[in-house]
Amino acid sequence: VSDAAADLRARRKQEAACRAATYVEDGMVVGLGTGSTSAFFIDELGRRWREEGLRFSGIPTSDRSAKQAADLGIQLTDFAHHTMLDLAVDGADEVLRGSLALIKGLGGALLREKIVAQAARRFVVIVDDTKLVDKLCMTAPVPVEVTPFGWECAAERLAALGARAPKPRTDRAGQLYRTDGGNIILDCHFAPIDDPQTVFSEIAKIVGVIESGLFLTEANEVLVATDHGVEQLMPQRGR
Ligand code: A5P
Repeated sequence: VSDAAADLRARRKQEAACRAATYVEDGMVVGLGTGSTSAFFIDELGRRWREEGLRFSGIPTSDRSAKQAADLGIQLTDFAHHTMLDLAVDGADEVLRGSLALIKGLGGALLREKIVAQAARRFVVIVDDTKLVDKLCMTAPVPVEVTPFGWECAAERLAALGARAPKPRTDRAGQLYRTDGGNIILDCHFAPIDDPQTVFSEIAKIVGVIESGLFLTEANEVLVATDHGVEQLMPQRGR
């Protein structure tokens, strides 16, 4: 990807993020996503906190996002104080046109992201238009978080479902990647998925699987930044 294309993508992510930040109101409990798009969202909330005196509480989906928000002075809270959020905003790796089913978790935070998304009255996804796909798994694998014990068995079962030789994710230095919860991630490259619900259910049946990055029904709205500005997509269910 050229520098110019990367800059354009970053600008788009920021546009979607800034639009979502206008949804935050005083007194809300807000889920703070993880990843480069969510980082723009948190930055913009930091700006509104500082410059506009906006006051809300954030529940972060990762240690990274917690640190970013705390550094900006945003007040954080947790599920011990709130089991229901007014709003959660997060990025995605793929968004399926129509149903708005998602793949999430290339940033590794999928478990906390799904807990936060499901606890939110409204879950808004922010993406640039390169994330829209006609079938899931066209451009991104499905990340599956598993317990370190016996991951080899889970990997075999995922391979039997069609994932190409799933291996534990490693970082740039080649070290085993650990999630904030201390688990490992198997990135599952399936052929483009015709029936996400079946794949989701079959993955969930495997012992040792904690959660998959298939978010099939969580999104209430997707804000997608395009050439022509930010478009708001709502899910068409039952497709
Ligand atoms: C983090 O675990 C992910 O679910 C991210 O939301 C997703 O990977 C999108 O990341 P970017 O906003 O960096 O593209």
